[in-house]
Amino acid sequence: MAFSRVFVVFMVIVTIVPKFNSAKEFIVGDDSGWTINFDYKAWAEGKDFQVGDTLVFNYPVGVHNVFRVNGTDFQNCSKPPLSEALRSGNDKIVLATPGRKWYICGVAKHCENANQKLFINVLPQTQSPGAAPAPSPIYTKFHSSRASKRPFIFW
Ligand SMILES: *[C@@H]1O[C@H](CO)[C@@H](O)[C@H](O)[C@H]1NC(C)=O
Ligand SMILES: *[C@@H]1O[C@H](CO)[C@@H](O)[C@H](O)[C@H]1NC(C)=O
Ligand SMILES: [Cu+2]
Repeated sequence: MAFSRVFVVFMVIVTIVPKFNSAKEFIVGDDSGWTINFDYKAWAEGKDFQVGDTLVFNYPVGVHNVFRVNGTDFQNCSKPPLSEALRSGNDKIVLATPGRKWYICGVAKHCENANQKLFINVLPQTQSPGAAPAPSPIYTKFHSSRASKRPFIFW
């Protein structure tokens, strides 16, 4: 009896906790990084971008850069002034607001001719398929017991 109760609580937690994951870091293009002739549309598909997550653009310095643009400039590959470019080769962008975000490379014709452009849709932090609207009491207990580094005690 005691065991099955523990098991049920465990399963509930396993089910709930991933929905309150802390912020995730997305390496754009994974091992390919930010480059030409990569399908960033396919890369972004099915990924769950949420407010608080971070995009990381990795590329050799000078070879590419990153501009945040709007939807029109994304379509046209219109580049903002170079002073607005990110160009460290390891650019981290925290997704601070929900909504659609567009990024292009402004070097040469990488955007126009080599598809170096990324579009994502950022969801509000708590929104995920089937997520509860707010942390449940079980989560709160779980969290505080972990924070105080005590073993897992639920009741
Ligand atoms: C997109 O940004 C450009 C400037 O970079 C601006 O001229 C244009 O009006 C913007 N378009 C929209 C739809 O906001
Ligand atoms: C963007 O492309 C559209 C056609 O797709 C064109 O009408 C518009 O003038 C272009 N805007 C810029 C700023 O190049
Ligand atoms: Cu480029």
